[in-house]
Amino acid sequence: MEITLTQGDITRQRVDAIVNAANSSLLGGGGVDGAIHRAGGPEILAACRALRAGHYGKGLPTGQAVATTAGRLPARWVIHTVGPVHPRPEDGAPELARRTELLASCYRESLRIAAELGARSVALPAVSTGVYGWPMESAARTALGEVLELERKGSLGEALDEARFVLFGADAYGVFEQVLQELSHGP
Ligand code: AR6
Repeated sequence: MEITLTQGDITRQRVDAIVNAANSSLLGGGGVDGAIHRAGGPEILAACRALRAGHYGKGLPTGQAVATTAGRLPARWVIHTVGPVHPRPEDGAPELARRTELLASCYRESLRIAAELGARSVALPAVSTGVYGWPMESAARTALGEVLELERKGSLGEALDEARFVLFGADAYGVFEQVLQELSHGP
């Protein structure tokens, strides 16, 4: 599997699955979530409502992921995941560690589901770095660290060819590029 980075709008990516930085209600919001529902049309929201009426009556827990149709998007599936809100300094180090693990879990679960569905290419946003306030560099370390680790352990089998991080803006792209370089080849 290749880990690639691109700058742009995730709704324009021609991939098998697009990951959405959703919230636990699964009923839409701003940021990537709003863009995905706008571009994908009402079919995605209808599928999310069906999930809420069924297995996810209490909402999708943080760190987990679930797939729906991609509606009109140029992809087959949207995989909704719920990132953690970045903790406040006064929440302390153990809470930061707990939420960092939840952020890693978003990527692990999203890619596990993508592989299970038979997706070969997946586009991923920088989960939690918008409304949920996670600093970009820390988010990049967790996101890229987790995906590199999954690849190294062979956890995703042969299923996926490409995990494409889609960064919104040059700053986010630059941070991911530097962290990827560092994690794959050393500083
Ligand atoms: N394509 C790629 N990345 C994008 C796009 C796009 N079209 N639009 C924004 N980003 P956010 P969160 C970037 O706030 O922090 C929603 O209301 C953005 O610049 O979308 O996980 C949900 O419903 C940022 O770097 O997600 C939840 O309530 C990153 O995507 C809440 O926000 C994530 O920002 C989730 O917050």
